[in-house]
Amino acid sequence: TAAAAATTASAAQSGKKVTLGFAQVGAESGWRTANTKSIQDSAKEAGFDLKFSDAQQKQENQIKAIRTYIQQKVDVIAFSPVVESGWDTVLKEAKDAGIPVILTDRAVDSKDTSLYKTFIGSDFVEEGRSAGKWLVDKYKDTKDTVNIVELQGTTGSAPANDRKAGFDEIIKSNPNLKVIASQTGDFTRAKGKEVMQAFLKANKNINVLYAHNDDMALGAIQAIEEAGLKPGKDIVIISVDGVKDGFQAASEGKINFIVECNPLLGGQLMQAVRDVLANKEIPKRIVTKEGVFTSEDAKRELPNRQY
Ligand code: GZL
Repeated sequence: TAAAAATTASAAQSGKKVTLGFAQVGAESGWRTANTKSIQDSAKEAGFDLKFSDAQQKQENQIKAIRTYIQQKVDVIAFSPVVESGWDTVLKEAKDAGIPVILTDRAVDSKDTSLYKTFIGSDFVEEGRSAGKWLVDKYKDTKDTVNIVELQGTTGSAPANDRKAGFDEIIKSNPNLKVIASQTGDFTRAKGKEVMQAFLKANKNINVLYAHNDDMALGAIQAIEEAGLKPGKDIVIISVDGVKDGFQAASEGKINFIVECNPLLGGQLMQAVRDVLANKEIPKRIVTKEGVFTSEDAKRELPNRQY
């Protein structure tokens, strides 16, 4: 676009490439791997100099990385906040240093929205509602109690808070749908398997698993099979993300419903960087587009999945 050319031209004039400092959450899931690749590929395509850090899912590491970018006087800082709270101090430091900040993927709960230019990411509450709606529809004629266990994402993270909120909001319309256990699996396969093993030990009759991401669902599937049960049949499984391994399990009928969460935010982020540097007005909220898929849909869609 003209703005893109103008920004890159002005950077070229000053002989300086646009420098973007990105503080990533970690490498905890297939979704995160795809998200990182999208950011790195898009930065290269945009001709930006990308400084990238992996916080191993620790907030103090993300804060350290942001402080380093401030010292390095990068043009723009972007990050995916591992949890919602505790960002105001470091975001004020970036603002005082005159460095614009863009949020991607996850939100912060800062009251002062002048601390960031925009938030590019999914509507996690809507993702939770989609999961709930499919379940309410599936059990609309059931008179029996339906026992649900829930593998939550990282404690305190926007996706964990909001996917739970959206799901709970919808399933309360049917009192037979009962969440009998809900615990964090920290978005990883290992933890998802461990917590599902504990759920299976403590609860004799589990009908449904709602997992906040595919990686935890895939770990739980291992635990369910090791317990001699059939995932997708003895225990109905709903998951969120839609990474290739999730689609593979869904196409085999081991996951019954997948709510997509699009990790490919790199292009939108680079455009927002250009617009911010060109002092263009940009929306405070940019919502990413995504769909929902049954096992049948997954079988058809699997060949088209990019990540
Ligand atoms: C959602 C993202 C979540 C994914 C998980 O946008 O923050 O973090 O759902 C990832 O797979 O770990």
